[in-house]
Amino acid sequence: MNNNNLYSSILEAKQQGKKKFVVLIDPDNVRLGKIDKILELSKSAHVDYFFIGGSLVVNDMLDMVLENIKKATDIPTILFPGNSLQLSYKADGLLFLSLISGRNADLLIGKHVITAPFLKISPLEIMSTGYMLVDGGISTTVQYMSNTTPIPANKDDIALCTAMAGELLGMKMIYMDAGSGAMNPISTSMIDAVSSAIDIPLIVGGGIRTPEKAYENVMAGADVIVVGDAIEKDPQLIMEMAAAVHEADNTPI
Ligand code: 1GP
Repeated sequence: MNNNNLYSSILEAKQQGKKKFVVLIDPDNVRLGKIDKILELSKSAHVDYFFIGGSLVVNDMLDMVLENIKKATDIPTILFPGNSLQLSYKADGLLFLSLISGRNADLLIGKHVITAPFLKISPLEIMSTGYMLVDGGISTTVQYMSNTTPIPANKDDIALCTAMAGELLGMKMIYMDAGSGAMNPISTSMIDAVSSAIDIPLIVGGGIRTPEKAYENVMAGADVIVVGDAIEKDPQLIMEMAAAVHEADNTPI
């Protein structure tokens, strides 16, 4: 039986104007020396969640990474799977992603049909999430792997209508992503347009490299900020990024 503590905490935070900061860990890119540093810093910085996943995950590090996190911290772990093989009961929850910006039926519903029986009996908290890929200025792995066209970066209206459709279809969250390592992160104008149009939590990630950009994004209406690439390169950024996101908690928008 799945509980829904994770989603309740994200929703409650949104209702109270509190912002969440997520560190994305891609098991393919984990260097054993670095993960310990990332975990230690995440604990001191009060990181809210870890997302675990990548487009490939070609090695057998998934379970090991999850075990290491559990040993080192109480920060909840949420799978952010790039494909249906990236499942582990060692995590706390899973983003059940439907790629609503694309027109690839397999990623809209096909893979979900295959994984549903496993997820239904799993102990993971399953959170239905409308995943929207937005053009980040370079071709990203997720774009190539999903064989979909991202939403053009300047088409706020398309993003807004896509997110609305996701909400009306009953999805619990919207994740707007420019893709890992994007050259251009999602604009504040798109974040503002989308967040004003939906009532469910809005997750934003892809190419966020500075605390200033993270802060701007939450002020524009993002509820959850995800950073992976920049932190892999410089784990010390966790402290400033988390502080910037949480600073917005008490700032009137
Ligand atoms: C990617 O949104 C995440 O799916 C995070 O992106 O790795 O560029 O921070 P970065």
